[in-house]
Amino acid sequence: MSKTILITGASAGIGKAIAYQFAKNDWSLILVARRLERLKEIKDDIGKDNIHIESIDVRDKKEVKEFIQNLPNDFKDIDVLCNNAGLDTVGGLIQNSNVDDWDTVVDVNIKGVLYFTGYVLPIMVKKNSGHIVNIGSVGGSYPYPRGNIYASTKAFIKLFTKQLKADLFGTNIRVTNIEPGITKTEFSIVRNKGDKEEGEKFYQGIRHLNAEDIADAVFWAVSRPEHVNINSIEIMPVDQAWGPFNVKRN
Ligand code: NDP
Ligand code: 8X3
Repeated sequence: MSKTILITGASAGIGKAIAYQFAKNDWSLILVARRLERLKEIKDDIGKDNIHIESIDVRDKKEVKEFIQNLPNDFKDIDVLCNNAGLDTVGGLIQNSNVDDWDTVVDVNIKGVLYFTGYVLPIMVKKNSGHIVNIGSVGGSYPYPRGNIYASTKAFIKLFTKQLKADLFGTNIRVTNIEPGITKTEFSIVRNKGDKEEGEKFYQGIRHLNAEDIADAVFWAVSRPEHVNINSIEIMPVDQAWGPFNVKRN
């Protein structure tokens, strides 16, 4: 019987690439995101029966709980949970931003991950196996201007992943945090409040990562032998690095 992966935020970008990568390797897929039409297109394009899709807002605890607890029999036995759904709607300097956007970013990037983890973990604990793969960010390790709330949520995810490992010690459940740098997806369009032209400018003139590069890393981490836990993978394009400290001089 094929193994099953649940991917949040599977309607676009990295989550969509992870779906194709695992489908190619004959896994059963549970794909969730808000845009059901997009998920239908992906399911039709992959063209296999072992794909279950559902429109879920990861911020809705009740919706997440009921979804996990009422999965069809063929999809109940989740082997891998990939907490991928995430966004940045702040996009600018914190002093110019809107506190409502802070809520959105915290609710999706932190609470969404907690809800899925919380309701999927009992399934994994019961069978004493499973793998939780979180999609963090290089922003979780290094501060950069305009990273503010978004990067801080990814710092939470970085530590939360390790905290999971600390508590799950003694079980066979594995945990991994994948930490990408600039990857061409719809992320920058969302960060620019839906302005496609502005969003795409961010990726121009650099050899950015592609969603498939991150999907490869996820699949690699998951397909290591069972005694191997990949704690984290940090991936940047060659064309991205750190800058000097900003120093204000009089
Ligand atoms: P995209 O914008 O292309 O995809 C984001 C996905 O998250 C979409 O499928 C979207 O689906 C889903 N999503 C957003 N909000 C919700 C919600 N409330 N409920 C359910 N699903 C939601 O961006 P990426 O593919 O780049 O982002 C994927 C992950 O990668 C994120 O966690 C991001 O932080 C991380 N990342 C991205 C980097 C990059 O440079 N692109 C770098 C480092 C990390 P829908 O709108 O249909 O709900
Ligand atoms: C986003 C990382 O480098 O594009 O998670 O700001 S970066």
